[in-house]
Amino acid sequence: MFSGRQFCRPRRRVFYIFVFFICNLLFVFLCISEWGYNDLPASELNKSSDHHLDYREFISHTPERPRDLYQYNLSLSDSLGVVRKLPTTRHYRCITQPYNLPPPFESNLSVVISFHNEARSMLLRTIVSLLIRTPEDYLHELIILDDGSEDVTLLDDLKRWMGSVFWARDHLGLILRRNPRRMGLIWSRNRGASLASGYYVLFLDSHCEVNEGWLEPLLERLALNPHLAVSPLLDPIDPTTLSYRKGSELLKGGFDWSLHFHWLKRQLANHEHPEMPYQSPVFAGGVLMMSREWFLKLGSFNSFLKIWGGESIELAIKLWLCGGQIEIVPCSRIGHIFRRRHAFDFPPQFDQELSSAQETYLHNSKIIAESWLDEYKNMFYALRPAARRIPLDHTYDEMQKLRRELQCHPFEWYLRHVSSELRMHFDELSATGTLRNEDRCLHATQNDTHLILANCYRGDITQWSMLGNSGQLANQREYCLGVGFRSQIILEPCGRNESTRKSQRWMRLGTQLLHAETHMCLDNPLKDRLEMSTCRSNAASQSFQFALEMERQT
Ligand code: UD2
Ligand code: MN
Repeated sequence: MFSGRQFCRPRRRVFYIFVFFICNLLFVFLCISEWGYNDLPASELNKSSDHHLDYREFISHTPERPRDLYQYNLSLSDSLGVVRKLPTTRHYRCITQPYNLPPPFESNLSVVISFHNEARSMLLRTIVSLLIRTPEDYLHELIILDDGSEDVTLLDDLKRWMGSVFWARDHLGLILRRNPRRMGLIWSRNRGASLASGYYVLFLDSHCEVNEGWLEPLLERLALNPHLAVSPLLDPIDPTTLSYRKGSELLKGGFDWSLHFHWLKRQLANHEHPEMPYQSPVFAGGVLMMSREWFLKLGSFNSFLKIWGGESIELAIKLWLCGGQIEIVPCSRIGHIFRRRHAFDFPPQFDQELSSAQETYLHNSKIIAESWLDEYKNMFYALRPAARRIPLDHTYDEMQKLRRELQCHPFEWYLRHVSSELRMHFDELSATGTLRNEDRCLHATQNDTHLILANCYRGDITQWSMLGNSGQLANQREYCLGVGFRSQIILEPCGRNESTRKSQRWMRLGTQLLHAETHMCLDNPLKDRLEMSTCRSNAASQSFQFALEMERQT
């Protein structure tokens, strides 16, 4: 008779042979995929020739600049080489699923990259990752616009370098232009699109790395609907370590009533997989792709917007309102360096209460509000009162004409059908904006530790939101006004449960703010110090006006 041990031995041996075999297979597979990677045109990339520039030489021409000019790690970028292997961040099902692609002659692509003061190695990695990871048949042309960068020989050098490496790509159009004077990203992208001749146009920042298989999932979606515009899912690249991470599929793009971009969380519907394309109120930032004809028909990016900011929000609003749709497609991945600060200057400001970057953004937002928000622009002005003081040098006739021609919906439609988040915020508000007592406004200091009465016109003056249901009075960082021990007025994180909410509940009594729990009123008896006191009707020191009070029908 066999003992149990003896009986198991031959089985174990088979098991070891099996494991050995699998390991070998794995090893061979890894070798092949590495070899495949090196076998891409990348193997050509560092070749030099006598009259062309080699990669090292190309980046060595980077002019001396302050270390923080680019707002990312320049020496690391220079040392990474012209292309690197990126982690696979898309879902595994994206790799195995077949894509239904239209033929290249009716769906080829023009890529527009505008840059201002981008490091040579970074720009090159953007371009090369695109060239080697895009099916050749579909890539019609590359349009690169140097928006008045200080490195004046960059474009010429780039042309020489590209000539040496991509000379065999005779189908690829290459358009290189330089604005002698900086015109801004929005003007430059429009110029790029007007030069383009591909069926689709993609706008790309100049510090991106496109990942494997990025184009096919976008093409498949666009082929289904000529009025669709898509964003890939952006994977964040860390500006210090340049490490490439996975972006989340559970975020979509949105904006608030100040017209600032925000990521919004989304819920998966029943049976919805995270890698499926999903609709979004605005693009995932400024990296977007759509039919060139449709883009031009929509009037391109609004050409009145200056330099930087707001153009993709404007395009998103007009797209939705005028018969289009926006989707984010998680199977398509593009890495982008999210810098912590701007890497460039803005034109000098007129309003000393604002920084030049704030003023440019506010200028652009004002145009969006005036062009598209209809009566809801009052929400924007309530939250951004400084926008009223910004002069605009044009009228909105053009935009109204476009709205009529394309039979665009009113903004109300966007609230109803596209951005329930924006509508909810509107619906739950009973008042919003600055909170004024005589000529001073209630202001929370930057770290939310102090409440003061400050000049209403300062650029960062606190905007308050009074919520109809809970009676909470919150600032934009979600700190709420409450009353604590000995009737002290405090700022604390807005409470989510009933008991914390109770001490943060306020009611409107004419223009007075009555604290529900203590039955006392907010008061400013000494002109510069807030306190709680017995309510006195008609007391000027207890009269607080919001920039915008909603009139709700009850
Ligand atoms: C976000 C968007 C960007 C654009 C911008 C608002 C992403 C990934 N990026 O920018 O696409 O929508 O918001 O306008 O969502 N540039 C010029 N000329 C200038 C200034 C900038 O060509 O005067 C270039 C710059 O080199 C870069 C691109 O424009 O390639 C976008 O600028 P950014 O990267 O500083 O802005 P970012 O990523 O905050
Ligand atoms: Mn960027």
